[in-house]
Amino acid sequence: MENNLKTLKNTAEKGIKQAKNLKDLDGVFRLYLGRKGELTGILRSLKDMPSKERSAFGKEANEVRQVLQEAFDSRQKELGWSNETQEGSIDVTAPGQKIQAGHLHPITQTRRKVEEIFGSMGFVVADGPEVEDEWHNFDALNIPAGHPARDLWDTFWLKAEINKKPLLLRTHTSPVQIRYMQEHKPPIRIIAPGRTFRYEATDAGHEINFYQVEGLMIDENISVANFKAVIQEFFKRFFEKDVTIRLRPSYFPFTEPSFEVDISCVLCEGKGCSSCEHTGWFEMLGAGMVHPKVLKAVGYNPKNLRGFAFGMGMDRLAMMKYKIPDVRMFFASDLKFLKQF
Ligand code: FA5
Repeated sequence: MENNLKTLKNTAEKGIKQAKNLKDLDGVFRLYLGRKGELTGILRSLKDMPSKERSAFGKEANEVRQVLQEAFDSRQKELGWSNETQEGSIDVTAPGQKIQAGHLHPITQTRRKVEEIFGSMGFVVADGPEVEDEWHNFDALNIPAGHPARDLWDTFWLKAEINKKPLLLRTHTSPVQIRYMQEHKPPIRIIAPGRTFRYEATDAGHEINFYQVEGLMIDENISVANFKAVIQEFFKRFFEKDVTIRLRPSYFPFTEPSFEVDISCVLCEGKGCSSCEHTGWFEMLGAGMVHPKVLKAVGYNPKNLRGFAFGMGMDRLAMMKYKIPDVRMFFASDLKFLKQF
């Protein structure tokens, strides 16, 4: 009997060693240790043995079983076995693995909200290139070369040219007004959200790469009152509460009259903080009635048409909405910051 056990152990060990893959190994396992395996049969028959022999033989048989099981386990590992490689061996009771899903950047969320609100007021979304030519960014907007207003928009000029005219990274979304009017007849009611660039020093309210949303409404009888009503309604719906705004006289070559629109600073509730330069007011947009020279530049008759235009800082909208004290935080790629939205 003991000799049988030794022979069984040797043959089984040899079989385990010689198994070339997991399938072979499984065959060897079934032969000796499986439910109908040889050693399993021997262990099962222990109960029929006289008790005198049973304890010594049983001990030995169990030792053989343990040795074979260990040899089997280690060969299994050598052959590359793992839970994952076992077809159909998914543990359905194991807790699921959370899929890491990203989410929209706060500026994108802001843009979508802006589009939704203006869309509901009948404004269509228009688009234009981020790399602009000088004519659309300046000349058509009544800012010819040498005009001092060009200094207001410190510009990234590119080495590339188109038709011998220099190209630049657009300093505002206003060129989209021109492009849209060139291709469409009035009445016009558009917004144009997009990325803009300025070569300027950064601070809590200024970035070199920021986002604006342009607005343009052209028809026969448009007045500043229409602009005020639209912008007030927009702020109310964007901030989900009444927001105090003020219009300050300003100057833009492409609008007359021109003004800047501030809202009461949401961050300090109008008391004054570093974000609003301690004034209690936060500048959100430039606006005005479209200058007749602009209407002429796109081939419209300024005698019959009037309209308002505005350019609003989208990063600044997001700052006020989410109470962010510094515009530079949006693009600092700090996940701890971004995951909050
Ligand atoms: C303009 O860019 C004009 N094109 C706006 C306009 C359009 C006036 C149509 C009249 C008619 P301004 O440079 O003021 O204007 O910028 C408009 C808004 O963009 C500002 O009120 C501010 O909210 C935002 N903005 C301007 N510069 C920066 C900057 N560096 N970083 C972040 N936001 C800025």
